[in-house]
Amino acid sequence: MTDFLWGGASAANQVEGAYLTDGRGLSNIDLLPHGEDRLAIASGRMPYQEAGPDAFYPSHEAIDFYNHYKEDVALMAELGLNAYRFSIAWSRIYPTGLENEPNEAGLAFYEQLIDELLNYGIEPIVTICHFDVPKGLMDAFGSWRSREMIAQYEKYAVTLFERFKSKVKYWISFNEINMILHKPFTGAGLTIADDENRMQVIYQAAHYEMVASALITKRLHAIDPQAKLGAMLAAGDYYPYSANPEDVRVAQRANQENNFFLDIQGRGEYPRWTEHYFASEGIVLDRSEADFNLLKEYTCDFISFSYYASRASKADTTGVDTNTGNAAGGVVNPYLKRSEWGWMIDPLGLRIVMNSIWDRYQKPLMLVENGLGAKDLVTVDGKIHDDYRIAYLQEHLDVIEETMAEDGIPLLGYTMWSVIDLVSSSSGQMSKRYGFIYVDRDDAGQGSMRRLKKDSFHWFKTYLEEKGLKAK
Ligand code: BGP
Repeated sequence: MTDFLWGGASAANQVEGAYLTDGRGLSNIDLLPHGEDRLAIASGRMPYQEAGPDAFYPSHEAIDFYNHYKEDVALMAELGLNAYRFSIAWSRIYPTGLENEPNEAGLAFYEQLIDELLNYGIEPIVTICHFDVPKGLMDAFGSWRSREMIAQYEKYAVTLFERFKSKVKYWISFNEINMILHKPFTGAGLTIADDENRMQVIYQAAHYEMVASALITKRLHAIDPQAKLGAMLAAGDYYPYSANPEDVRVAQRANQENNFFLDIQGRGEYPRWTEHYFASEGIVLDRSEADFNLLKEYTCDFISFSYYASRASKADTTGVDTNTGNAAGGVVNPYLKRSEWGWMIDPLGLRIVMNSIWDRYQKPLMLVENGLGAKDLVTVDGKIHDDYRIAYLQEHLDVIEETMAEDGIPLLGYTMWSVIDLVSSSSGQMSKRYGFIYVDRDDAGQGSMRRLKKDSFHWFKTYLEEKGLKAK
């Protein structure tokens, strides 16, 4: 059990800040402002603007991890973690994406971070692309609309593999690859005009991403045979709202759409339903024989996933609350509690989804995001009593234990979202806090950036000690 990876997670664009430091170029998320346009741009329905002085872009400074990483890694070590999942900012390595040579300052930053982690016995789990596309590639190719992106991504990933081989064992190709269905700009840097066939653009981009993922799996295995490449899905089963077959069918359909990505990345084949669906929607994809061979031969080594909650589907949504707060859609499940942001809370759903994924793919699993976004209050003596977060995590950890022990499902690790407070992906808020570690910064970008340990920090440290799971 001590080989189990106990960690925290984050993403470059949500923690690093320093968005133009040491040669870094602009990326898609740098163009997402805080405020009312954020969702429209994120969903690819509104063109992004050049980052201007009138709007506030929370990722530009984020929590300044770029300059605080030593302090933050020391806190992770104090917490007792033996793993940290983070992402690399593509535009730190290739500022526009198009350069022939990588930016040494960017590589050096991640090398220092990785070495710092390894010194503490903390295993780095690296997401190659977490909602991250250099703006240069969006301008040149319309991002993942173009097959050209496969070669650009391969160049970037191989640069990382060559530099960090033997130091990084676990790589994840695309964070929540299925986010492209819901927020194609966030997920893949896509903006889609109203008169375009939206799903054509999305499925084409998804195809190129999955081919790119298979290709880098091949490259990784050749460069570092010990290393593993994981797919990553925003997971959570769609439950039928009722036993009415109409509801069961829409839930089944939603699950099929969600499983589309793992079917290809985990089993190497397009699911059959896509044939009729693509034809009926006028979707014609550029897919070659070579693509199909690559997808078949280089399926992922493990399946990583985020789990916040299950979803529910209903055929007739008249009069039903559809405001789930989450990009995955569906309707409000009346049996579940909800977070302050309206997200469902369903610990048992974690056992259900782990079984669903395992039954379908039989690949080792890794839970790389799970946590509660909530408002935290700092007391006058600098304490944060986040018992709601402790309750959420405890319930989910209990379910994981049961699922592993009673269902025999192999789970490689658990990295809680997020080890430290960071900018919310969907809302751009700091006040939607997830961390064990509090960061003094508010929604308007004010604050000292001081780090404070929440009650959940002390609780999780004790949890790991009691379980004998402390970093080796
Ligand atoms: C996932 C993303 C993360 C993270 C998390 C919480 O979709 O992979 O980047 O942000 O959700 O979501 P939010 O920040 O919107 O509350």
